[in-house]
Amino acid sequence: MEKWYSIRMRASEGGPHEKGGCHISGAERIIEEKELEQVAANMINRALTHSRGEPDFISLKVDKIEQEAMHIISPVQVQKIDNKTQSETKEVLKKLLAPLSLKEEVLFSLYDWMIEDDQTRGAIIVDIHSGKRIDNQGLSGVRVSHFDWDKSFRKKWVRNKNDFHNERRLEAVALASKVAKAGTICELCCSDDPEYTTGYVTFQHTYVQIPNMKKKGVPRGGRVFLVDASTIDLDAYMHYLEKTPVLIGGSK
Ligand code: WAQ
Ligand code: MG
Repeated sequence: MEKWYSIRMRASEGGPHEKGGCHISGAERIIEEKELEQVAANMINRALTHSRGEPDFISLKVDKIEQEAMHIISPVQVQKIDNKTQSETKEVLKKLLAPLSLKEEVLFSLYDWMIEDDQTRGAIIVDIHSGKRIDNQGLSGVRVSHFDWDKSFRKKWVRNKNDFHNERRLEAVALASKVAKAGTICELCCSDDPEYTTGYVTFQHTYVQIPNMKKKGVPRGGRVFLVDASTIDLDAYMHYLEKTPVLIGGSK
């Protein structure tokens, strides 16, 4: 029987995040014991070579996961839409998300917030009806944690998807799958990496890549999870996102 570990890295400049340091890089994996050393080294390398700057704080955490605690879920479907310039992004989002009961002014203000956010370390949770933030997590936001692909499932999954051989994208699909499974109606995401301008939205169990989510060269970005505040159990929802170990695909 395999022994699973959660491994998490976060790096910042100007001290730790909680002491006001500026976020540089973060990563999450669930791996077997024999991979721990290699993955730890890769994560430290990733922190030290990030385009957002040079960290002076790196935290690496490793926790063993009890086999019975592991949840296995399916990945979301993936799609890509055309979006030629950033000036059209809002309208593209509006059309795409028309099936949801989301007011235009709420969508647009969340979009404006997301592409300019340079403070929140995780995601914000917003009620889809009122457009108000409901998580009370301040600048730390909600960090989705304890998720990864099952390695052999991932190998098969990427086989017929030419566009999905990049680590960042695969990590985003895994995170989005856990977020969708938690009961999120819609996730909006824009990277905070200055060179990475493709973002995504996930709704109705589909991850839709959106080129030109923001302008190139901007070191800001964020994530928004839209939920129905009248039906969701917020504590259970956040607990699942932060703590429940989830593998995408595969079997126990
Ligand atoms: N949990 C919650 N929020 C997070 C997490 C997390 N584990 N990691 C990052 N965030 C928030 C945080 O506010 C960041 O500023 C923001 O999301 C963006 O994070 O298919 O790279 O890691 O090509 O920069 C999308 C890929 C990549 C699209 C997204 O996000 C595609 C990306 P980043
Ligand atoms: Mg980033």
